[in-house]
Amino acid sequence: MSERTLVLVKPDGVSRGLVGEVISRIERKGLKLAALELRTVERGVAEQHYAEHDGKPFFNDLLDFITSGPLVALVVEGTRAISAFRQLAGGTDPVEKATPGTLRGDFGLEVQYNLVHGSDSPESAEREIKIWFPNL
Ligand code: DAT
Ligand code: MG
Repeated sequence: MSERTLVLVKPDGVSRGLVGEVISRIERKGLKLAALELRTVERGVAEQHYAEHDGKPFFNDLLDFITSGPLVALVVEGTRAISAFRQLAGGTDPVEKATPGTLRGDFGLEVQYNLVHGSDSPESAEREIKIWFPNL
Protein backbone atom coordinates (compact mmCIF):
# COMPACT_ATOMS: atom_id res chain seq x y z
CA MET A 1 0.00 0.00 0.00
CA SER A 2 1.36 3.39 -0.96
CA GLU A 3 1.91 5.91 1.82
CA ARG A 4 3.52 9.30 2.32
CA THR A 5 6.23 10.44 4.69
CA LEU A 6 7.69 13.82 5.58
CA VAL A 7 11.44 14.05 5.06
CA LEU A 8 13.73 16.91 5.99
CA VAL A 9 17.30 17.42 4.85
CA LYS A 10 18.27 19.43 7.92
CA PRO A 11 20.46 22.57 7.78
CA ASP A 12 23.64 20.51 8.29
CA GLY A 13 22.78 18.36 5.27
CA VAL A 14 22.11 21.43 3.13
CA SER A 15 25.26 23.30 4.22
CA ARG A 16 27.39 20.21 3.63
CA GLY A 17 26.04 19.77 0.11
CA LEU A 18 24.29 16.47 0.80
CA VAL A 19 20.86 17.29 -0.64
CA GLY A 20 21.64 15.46 -3.87
CA GLU A 21 22.94 12.44 -1.98
CA VAL A 22 19.75 12.18 0.09
CA ILE A 23 17.44 12.61 -2.90
CA SER A 24 19.50 10.18 -4.93
CA ARG A 25 19.14 7.46 -2.28
CA ILE A 26 15.39 8.10 -2.01
CA GLU A 27 15.00 7.75 -5.76
CA ARG A 28 17.26 4.73 -6.10
CA LYS A 29 15.20 2.99 -3.40
CA GLY A 30 12.19 3.38 -5.71
CA LEU A 31 10.37 6.05 -3.73
CA LYS A 32 8.85 9.08 -5.46
CA LEU A 33 9.01 12.77 -4.63
CA ALA A 34 5.56 14.28 -4.12
CA ALA A 35 6.74 17.72 -2.90
CA LEU A 36 10.05 19.51 -2.38
CA GLU A 37 10.92 22.92 -1.01
CA LEU A 38 14.02 24.76 0.19
CA ARG A 39 13.15 27.00 3.10
CA THR A 40 14.31 28.54 6.36
CA VAL A 41 11.71 28.04 9.08
CA GLU A 42 10.54 30.23 11.91
CA ARG A 43 10.70 28.89 15.43
CA GLY A 44 6.93 28.34 15.57
CA VAL A 45 7.01 25.81 12.74
CA ALA A 46 9.96 24.03 14.31
CA GLU A 47 8.15 23.90 17.68
CA GLN A 48 5.10 22.35 16.06
CA HIS A 49 7.18 19.86 14.13
CA TYR A 50 9.11 18.71 17.22
CA ALA A 51 6.22 19.12 19.71
CA GLU A 52 6.71 15.59 21.08
CA HIS A 53 10.17 16.63 22.37
CA ASP A 54 8.98 19.75 24.21
CA GLY A 55 10.49 19.74 27.69
CA LYS A 56 13.43 17.47 26.87
CA PRO A 57 16.92 18.79 27.65
CA PHE A 58 17.89 19.01 23.98
CA PHE A 59 14.67 20.74 22.83
CA ASN A 60 16.00 24.31 22.70
CA ASP A 61 19.22 23.37 20.93
CA LEU A 62 17.19 21.33 18.47
CA LEU A 63 15.01 24.35 17.64
CA ASP A 64 18.07 26.62 17.35
CA PHE A 65 19.66 24.16 14.97
CA ILE A 66 16.64 23.45 12.78
CA THR A 67 16.00 27.20 12.32
CA SER A 68 19.70 28.03 11.79
CA GLY A 69 19.63 27.99 7.99
CA PRO A 70 17.88 26.64 4.94
CA LEU A 71 16.60 23.08 4.97
CA VAL A 72 14.90 21.00 2.33
CA ALA A 73 11.43 19.63 3.13
CA LEU A 74 10.07 16.80 1.02
CA VAL A 75 7.05 14.58 0.85
CA VAL A 76 8.14 11.13 -0.23
CA GLU A 77 5.70 8.57 -1.50
CA GLY A 78 5.66 4.84 -2.15
CA THR A 79 5.09 1.40 -0.71
CA ARG A 80 5.96 1.43 3.01
CA ALA A 81 7.57 4.84 2.48
CA ILE A 82 7.68 5.63 6.22
CA SER A 83 9.75 2.57 7.19
CA ALA A 84 11.68 2.59 3.94
CA PHE A 85 12.97 6.10 4.54
CA ARG A 86 13.71 5.47 8.25
CA GLN A 87 15.82 2.56 7.04
CA LEU A 88 17.70 4.76 4.56
CA ALA A 89 18.26 7.34 7.34
CA GLY A 90 19.59 4.95 9.99
CA GLY A 91 19.23 5.30 13.78
CA THR A 92 19.10 8.63 15.58
CA ASP A 93 22.70 8.51 16.86
CA PRO A 94 24.90 8.44 13.74
CA VAL A 95 27.67 6.52 15.49
CA GLU A 96 25.98 4.26 18.04
CA LYS A 97 22.75 3.44 16.22
CA ALA A 98 23.21 4.06 12.51
CA THR A 99 25.08 1.43 10.55
CA PRO A 100 27.36 2.27 7.62
CA GLY A 101 25.35 2.27 4.43
CA THR A 102 22.70 4.52 5.95
CA LEU A 103 22.68 8.30 5.50
CA ARG A 104 23.42 9.00 9.15
CA GLY A 105 25.87 6.11 9.38
CA ASP A 106 27.79 7.27 6.33
CA PHE A 107 27.75 11.04 6.88
CA GLY A 108 26.89 11.81 10.52
CA LEU A 109 29.01 12.10 13.64
CA GLU A 110 26.85 13.80 16.29
CA VAL A 111 23.26 13.15 17.42
CA GLN A 112 22.16 16.72 16.94
CA TYR A 113 23.66 16.96 13.46
CA ASN A 114 22.17 13.80 12.02
CA LEU A 115 21.31 15.23 8.60
CA VAL A 116 17.78 14.04 8.00
CA HIS A 117 14.34 13.67 9.52
CA GLY A 118 11.74 11.10 8.56
CA SER A 119 8.26 10.64 10.04
CA ASP A 120 8.08 7.67 12.43
CA SER A 121 4.46 6.51 11.96
CA PRO A 122 1.42 7.10 9.72
CA GLU A 123 -0.01 9.45 12.38
CA SER A 124 3.23 11.48 12.54
CA ALA A 125 3.45 11.58 8.76
CA GLU A 126 -0.06 12.99 8.43
CA ARG A 127 0.52 15.55 11.18
CA GLU A 128 3.92 16.64 9.81
CA ILE A 129 2.84 16.87 6.16
CA LYS A 130 0.04 19.24 7.28
CA ILE A 131 2.60 21.46 9.03
CA TRP A 132 5.06 21.66 6.12
CA PHE A 133 2.74 21.37 3.11
CA PRO A 134 -0.75 22.45 4.22
CA ASN A 135 -1.97 22.63 0.65
CA LEU A 136 -0.89 19.17 -0.40
P1 DAT B 1 14.69 10.73 15.02
O1 DAT B 1 15.14 11.97 14.31
O2 DAT B 1 15.59 9.56 14.71
O3 DAT B 1 13.24 10.42 14.83
P2 DAT B 1 13.98 11.65 17.69
O4 DAT B 1 12.62 11.90 17.15
O5 DAT B 1 14.10 10.83 18.93
O6 DAT B 1 14.93 10.99 16.59
O7 DAT B 1 14.70 13.04 18.00
C1 DAT B 1 14.53 14.14 17.12
C2 DAT B 1 15.85 14.83 16.93
O8 DAT B 1 16.29 15.39 18.16
C3 DAT B 1 17.00 13.89 16.52
O9 DAT B 1 17.02 13.67 15.14
C4 DAT B 1 18.19 14.64 17.01
C5 DAT B 1 17.70 15.30 18.27
N1 DAT B 1 18.02 14.48 19.46
C6 DAT B 1 17.40 13.34 19.86
N2 DAT B 1 17.95 12.86 20.97
C7 DAT B 1 18.94 13.72 21.30
C8 DAT B 1 19.90 13.80 22.35
N3 DAT B 1 19.94 12.87 23.30
N4 DAT B 1 20.77 14.83 22.35
C9 DAT B 1 20.73 15.78 21.39
N5 DAT B 1 19.86 15.77 20.37
C10 DAT B 1 18.97 14.76 20.32
MG1 MG C 1 11.55 11.46 15.45
